[in-house]
Amino acid sequence: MYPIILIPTYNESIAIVELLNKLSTLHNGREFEVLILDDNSPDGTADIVDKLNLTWVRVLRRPGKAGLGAAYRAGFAEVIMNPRYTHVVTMDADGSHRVEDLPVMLDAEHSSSVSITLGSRWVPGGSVVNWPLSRQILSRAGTAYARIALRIPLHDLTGGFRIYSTELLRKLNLHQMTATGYCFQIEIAMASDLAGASAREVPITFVERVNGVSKMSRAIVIEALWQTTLWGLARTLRPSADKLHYVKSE
Ligand SMILES: Nc1nc2c(ncn2[C@@H]2O[C@H](COP(=O)(O)OP(=O)(O)O)[C@@H](O)[C@H]2O)c(=O)[nH]1
Ligand SMILES: [Mg+2]
Repeated sequence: MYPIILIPTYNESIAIVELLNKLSTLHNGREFEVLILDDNSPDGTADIVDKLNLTWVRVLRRPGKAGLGAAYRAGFAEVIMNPRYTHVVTMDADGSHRVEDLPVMLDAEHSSSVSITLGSRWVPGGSVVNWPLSRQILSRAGTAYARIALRIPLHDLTGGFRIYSTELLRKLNLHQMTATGYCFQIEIAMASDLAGASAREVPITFVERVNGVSKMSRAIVIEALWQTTLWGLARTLRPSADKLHYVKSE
């Protein structure tokens, strides 16, 4: 029994090879598998990964670019019923989430087997390297807004470096989640909170990518703002309906 790491990719042919090289070193001392969630990247990311021929890495090939939220939902559905996996790790392909930070996150203690560990840039010890000021402000403001609107006492709600216990993911109505873009991170953090998950934040160093380009867009920011406002209203006006929506009944 061991974790599986899900890595969403869209045109990450150079970065993913570097990341898998670093994960190979970690794999010498720890057992885990990797599932790449590729949206038919035109640069051939999926084929490049397959050619590496690593026994512990496979690719979920999706038909086309459908957003980060959709890729994660498909990835979770693929792995959570497999009894081999104790935890599901999510990390970006572009090197922004450092393999060095992963062991500390994997070893975080939890009071319950229904748990979420968040890699956080915005707690003491956390940091960002080479990230433009505009992105830092967007990330901090996005987290602050979600924290207040949804009343979730965590400090990095938009980051994608996380570990969910499989037991937590099995409790969630993943098909009820609607966020397509990066605000999926906020939606699943909220659902985890509603499911009563034990949450831990581990400080991470987020390093701006050196290969490839960001897929962040204005549409993604607008979706996040709009969705967070709607979720905030729903939590205030219909708190119990909200739990029924996101968490399976026992
Ligand atoms: N499968 C899939 N992956 C995506 C999509 N959009 C972004 N990604 C991946 O999600 C991760 C984070 O995206 P990135 O562009 O680095 O966002 P940024 O770090 O916020 O600028 C990267 O590994 C991307 O390749 C998408 O629509 N589908
Ligand atoms: Mg990135």
